[in-house]
Parts: sequence; C-alpha cells; structure tokens
Amino acid sequence: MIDKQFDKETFKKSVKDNVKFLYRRKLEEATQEQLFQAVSYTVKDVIIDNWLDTQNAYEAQDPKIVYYMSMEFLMGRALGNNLLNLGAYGEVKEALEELGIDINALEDQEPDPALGNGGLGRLAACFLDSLATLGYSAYGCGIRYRYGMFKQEIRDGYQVEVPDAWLEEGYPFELRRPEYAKEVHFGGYVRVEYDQATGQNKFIHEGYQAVKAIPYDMPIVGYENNVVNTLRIWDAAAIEEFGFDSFDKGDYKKAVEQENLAKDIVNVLYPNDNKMSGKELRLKQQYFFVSASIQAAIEKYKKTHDDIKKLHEKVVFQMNDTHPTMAVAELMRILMDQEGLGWDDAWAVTTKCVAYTNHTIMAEALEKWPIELFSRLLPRVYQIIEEINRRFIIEVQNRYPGNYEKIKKMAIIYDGQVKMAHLAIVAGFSVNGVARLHTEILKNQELKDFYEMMPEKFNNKTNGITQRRFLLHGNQNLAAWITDHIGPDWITDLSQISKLKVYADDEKALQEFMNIKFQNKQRLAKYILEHNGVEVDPHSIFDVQVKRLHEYKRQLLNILHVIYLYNQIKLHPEMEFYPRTFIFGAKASAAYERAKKIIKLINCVADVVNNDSSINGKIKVVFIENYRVSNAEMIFAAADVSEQISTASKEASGTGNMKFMLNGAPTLGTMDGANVEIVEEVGQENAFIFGMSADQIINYENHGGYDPDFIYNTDAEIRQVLMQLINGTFSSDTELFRDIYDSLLNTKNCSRADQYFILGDFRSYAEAQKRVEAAYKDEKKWAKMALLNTACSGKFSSDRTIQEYVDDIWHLDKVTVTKSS
Ligand code: 26V
Repeated sequence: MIDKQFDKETFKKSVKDNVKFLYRRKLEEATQEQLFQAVSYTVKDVIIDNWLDTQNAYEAQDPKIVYYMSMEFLMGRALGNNLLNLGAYGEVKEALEELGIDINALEDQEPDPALGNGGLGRLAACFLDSLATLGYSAYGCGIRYRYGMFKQEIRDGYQVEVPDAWLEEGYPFELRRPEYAKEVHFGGYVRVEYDQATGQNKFIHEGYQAVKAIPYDMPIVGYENNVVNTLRIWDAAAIEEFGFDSFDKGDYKKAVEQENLAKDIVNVLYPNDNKMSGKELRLKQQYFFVSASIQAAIEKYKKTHDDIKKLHEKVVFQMNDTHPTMAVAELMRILMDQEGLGWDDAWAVTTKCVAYTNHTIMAEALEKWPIELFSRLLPRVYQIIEEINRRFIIEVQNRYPGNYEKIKKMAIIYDGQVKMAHLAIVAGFSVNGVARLHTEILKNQELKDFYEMMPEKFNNKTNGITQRRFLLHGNQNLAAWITDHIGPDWITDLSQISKLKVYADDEKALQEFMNIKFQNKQRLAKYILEHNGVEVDPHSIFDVQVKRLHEYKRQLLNILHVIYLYNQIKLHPEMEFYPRTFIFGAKASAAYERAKKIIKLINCVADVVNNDSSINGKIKVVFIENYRVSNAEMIFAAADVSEQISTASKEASGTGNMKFMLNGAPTLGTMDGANVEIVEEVGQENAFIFGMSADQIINYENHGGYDPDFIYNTDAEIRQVLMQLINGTFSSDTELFRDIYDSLLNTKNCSRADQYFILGDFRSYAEAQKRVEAAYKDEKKWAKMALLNTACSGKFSSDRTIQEYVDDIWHLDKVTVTKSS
C-alpha cells in the first residue's frame, strides 16, 4: 500500500522546502543532521493525517482503551520504523537516493530514544507497536526523561557513564500538548471535614506543593493500517513561571523550589533495574506520571460518558511491574474525593480497572517504601492505602482465622513499609507473569499465599517481540528472502513463518539463508572494526551475549569459559578448534560495582586473548560499547549463537532470546524463562541446553547443600581459571578481580558463595559449547538448525502476546481506520 503523499516528487519537494524553512539553506548545503530533521518533518506530516483519522475513528466507534502504564519505554529510533509501518520505506529510500541522500546514514543521525533500562522497557515498546498494528485503542503512559539511559563509553576497559542528551537537537517525532496539562500535588496534609449534606467525611488535601505535568505525544504507527496510537510522556514544569511576580510577592523561595522540583522529577531515568534503592525522587516520578495519566484518562472518559461507575467498561490500566502501582490509590482518590463515590463504589470500579504484570522474582528488585517517606510525600494516597490494607487484613483473618503468619506475609503495610506488589495483587483483577515457567514460580513460590487465596487472578502471558523492528527493519535482506519464499503475511501474522519449514532440507534455500547471515556478519564485523578497532573474521562462529549486566545473567560464566578455552588451546596447540568470536554487549548500573568489574574483566581477557599470536586468532573477544536498540538490530541479524545462560528460575522471560531465534541463531541456554518455550517450539535437537533446572536451583536455595568449594578443590581446570583471576594473567594488579574470585568461593569475604551457581553449571556449559562447535562444523546441519529457528519462532511475536492480553484481560474492541483524504 503506497501512500499517495509519498509520491516521490511530492516527497522530494517537501524535503527541500523543510530544509529551506527550518534552516534557510539549500539541500546541497544542509548537514546530515539537518537533512534528518527535514525528512522527519515530512514523514511526521503524513503521520499526523493518519493520527487525526485514527482519533476520528475512535470517537465514532468508542472502543475500550488500554492505558499501558510504564516508567519505561525503550522505543529505539523512529524514522526507519515509521517509514516501514507506513509502507513507504522503499519509495522514500529511492526518493532520497535521487536527492543523493543515503537513508541509512540519515537513520543513523537519529538519537536513540532510550527511556528505559532493558527488557521491561523494550517490551512496552513492542506492545505499543503490536497494539497499533492490531487496531486496538491504546495509550502508552510514561515520563519524558530529559536524560534517558546513559551512554556507555569504555575507557581503559572500564565502563564510563555519559549523559544521554537525546533532546538536545530537538526530537522531531513528538508533539507538545500544553492544552492537556494537569496538576500533580506533593506533600502537605489531609484535613477531614464533616459534610452535613451527605453525612460523609470529606478529605481535603492542603499545604501541598504543586507541579504542572505537560504531555508530549509520540505517534505509534500501526503496520499499513492507517492506525496511529499515542505514547504520552509527561514533562514537568513549575505552576507559575518563575519571575518577577513571585519575586515581588516575596515568594522567591517558593518559586525556586517549585522550579527545582519540576526540573528534578523528569530529569533522569534511574539506570538500575536490579536494586530497589528507596529514593524519594523515584517515588515522586512514579506518582507524577501516574496521577497525570489517570486524570487525563478520566477527563477523556467523562467527555463522552456520564456514569463514572461504568469506567471499567471503557478503560483499563495495565501496570508494567509495580512501579505505577499507586495508580490503585490515585484512582480511588479521584473517584472518592473528586467524583464523589463512596468507598465501596470506588473500590468496585478500581478493582475492575487495574491489572498487574510481574517481571521479576529477584528479591532485591521488589518495591517497598518506608511508610514515613510515603505518608509525607503522598499523605492522602497513603491514607487510602492504609484503608485498603485494613480491609484486606480483615479478609485474610476471615479466610484464615488465627493465622497471624499469613497476615505477616501478605499485608500491604508491614514492618514500616508499603509493599507495592501486595497492593497491586490485592487491587488488581489480573496478575500475570511473563513466561510459563515464571508464572508457575510466582504461583508456587513467590506469591504462593496470594495464589492460594485468589487463584482466579493469576494468569500467564508469555512475552513476545515485534518482528517488524527485529526482522523487517533490522534484517532487511532476510526479510526480503522470506517474503520471496512464503509471501508477506508473516509481517502481521508471524505464525505464517512456519511455512519456511518446507525449506529445511532444500540445499539452495539453506545456502541462500546462510549467505544472508554471512553478509550480516560482515556488516557487524565492519561496525566492530570501526567502533572497537578489533578485526574479527566473519567466517568464525559469532557467539553473542547482549543484555544488561547482572550476576544472575551470568556473563561471568561466559567469560570464565573463554578463559578455559584459551587455556586449552595454549596447552594443546594442535587441538582442532573452530574459530570463535565471543561478542558481549552490556550496560551495568552505575552503582553496581561487581557488574562493572565483570565488564573490566571481559575487556582484560579480550586484551590478552586478542593479542596472543600463539593462538592464531582462534578466539577473539569483543565488548561492543554502548549496546542499545539501534545496534541491537544489527547484532541479532549477525549472530550464530544466542547465549541465554541465566541461573534457572531467575530470568522471568527474556526477550533477546526471541530476537536471536527470529534471526536464525540457535539458543545456547538454560531451562529458564521463555527458553523453555523456545525449545518446545524448535525442538531439543535445534538448541543447546545445559545446566541445573529451576527446581534444582530452588531446592538448593531452600535447603542448602550446594558447595562450590568442592568443585574448586576437585576440578583442576576450573581451579586454574579461578586462579588466573588473581595471579596476574589478565591484570598486573592481582587484587583487581579479587572480589569476583571471592564471590565464587566460601571465603571470609563472601556470605553466599557462588549465589548464581556458576561453578555448578560450568562443566555442563563447557560440554554444551562442545556440541555447538560440532554442530557448526557440519555446515548443512547448522544451516538447517538456523533456518528452523526462524521457522519456529511464530509464537514469539508480541502480536500473539497482545492478542492474549486482549482476549483474557483487557477485552478491547478492534477498530478499523479509513483514510479521509
Ligand atoms: C526494577 C527496578 C527496581 C527498582 C529500581 C528501578 C528498577 C527499574 C526497573 C526494574 C525492572 C526490573 C524487571 C525487569 O526488567 N524485568 C525483565 O522484564 C522483561 C520483560 O518482561 C523480561 O523479559 C526479563 O526476563 C526481566 O528480567
């Protein structure tokens, strides 16, 4: 479907005009940045027509709306993706060529909007893409952080965090909507007043500090269906412009305070997704966007509906983890204090409007807030949570009379803390995990008590990814090849990709499939040479682990195994060994010392291994700087092996695993998260599975009995690898990696030796790696495995995930949008 507004000549004229209007320049004089802006404005123009048409269609059809509430949206670049979804990429590419502009270079000008940490934020972005493509009315609700995820620079092997000023040049794909601004209130106190007329108490919030929330809307373009949904992210501003007015009134201090509060709230994304730090500012961020978003949703609902008690028929709030959980209390507050409902009516509406997704079982990440902080910052919201808690405890008592253990374990407020997950479960009508295994662990371990009391709320929604970004855009050669062979239906219905299975034994097809992989490897090799100065051989096995750096994800297991292989090759130079390139990419939280040390270790190992001529380049180690959505697309396309090696039970789902699979890279992994379902789809024989099961791990954790020291003492090769951490092999500073060494063994400095079972799984991992090598050597066998991974990836589209959310949780109505012009 070619949009007539993308007629080449019109398009070219529009780009020239934009360059002239925006920069008073001729096309030939414009910089790449200016060209990017000019082209983006032309594209945005077309999008805005569809946006208006979508708005009109929604108004006419009045569908139920999902508000996807998330602290993070890791969108990645918009220009290329928007063009693809508009069905205009080809035409625009040609038009630009005629103007002498390379579309790839232009796409590279765009900052990568990185308003998220990792999996949780990227999932939110994939979901928005799928919602628009499937024709459901949806808003993403979040924060317009001035600084997103930091840029990572590697200096002397260490991670250095550099601010990500993504808004510096102005971001073309956003629209400021000051007319929809809302006020959000912090601090103060609650005055209770008896209302004669109603015989009810009124709760009046006074003495607060107010901040203005100003929405910026970003278009979310559905795939060739004219739908444009909205990601609404909130900026903060002082209520009154700081100026002479306040100054004159002697309100100078207050004005400055307001200004600073506003600036602080939206200043920066918290770059840690592993540890709850209990920072007041983070709580402010949460309430800020939750309150503004809910106010906006209710205002919108009331424009066309007059019975607030039926809100749940048209509105559902999905809480992406516990971060937006005060939505529960904020909705109660608005329904009671502003809409005049009594508690029971407000509760009936609220509990039909909110649903919760859990994304982790890592205890450190569970959100708990000190009641002192919570009640001071949000006195009325806190009061409501107290009442929810009081009523819930009565329910628990009725259900389990005399069982005080239950109250202790399940209360929303206990030990001076508000437990956000408990609030989300008690108020939510749905609680879901993000992969089958994860949901089972929630039901049988982490949230057992809640599952027992309210089993009907619990359900699984296995994650998915959008094939439009991670294949159609990221791997354009393979996408074209697939369309040649099975037609284009896979683009909006990934289950169709199983039609590729008939080519599993077709030598010509397999050859073509692997040729495309090779070209993608050459492209990545070029990127690595340009960005890292390391030369890698595209004929070697590209073995890739890219994801956030966490101990549970076990990048350490990977690099220790590299050391082990290096030792083997040095010891047996004649040994047969298929050349391997180990590629890492990972950001560590700025305050996560051990994670940062592991990055340094990877780089130190790379230095030694890459420069040891005695191993003839058999192993190369590369740490790709600043791993992010834009280079991820290229990395997945070029991977041979997908490393998904978390300690079983710890990775809720993983979504990178799905992106590799889609691009034809078999999984080397543990039976964790969605790996379990990947293996189920592709078959044991087309994956490399190793390590302890989730049950075994959980059993050790509950009953003890794991002894890494025994392994150290009895396995000389493992012992050698560990010794090399502290004997100067990889750094002349023998203390540099002492902490890593200590963390693996029962030393005096370590309370839980090898918490993530690295030594326990080491041999099994090394053996699985041997199987990888053997399989790769058999070219045909490997090609078939790779192709089958792509062919069996149909389940892992976020379109499938979203349809399940719609069917089981949201119950949205499908909308069709027709073009008006
Ligand atoms: C947690 C925290 C804890 C407090 C400090 C700030 C912060 C920021 C983010 C998070 C989220 C951690 C949870 C998370 O990202 N989970 C990942 O979700 C993916 C999508 O469901 C899933 O594929 C990954 O397995 C899971 O680790």
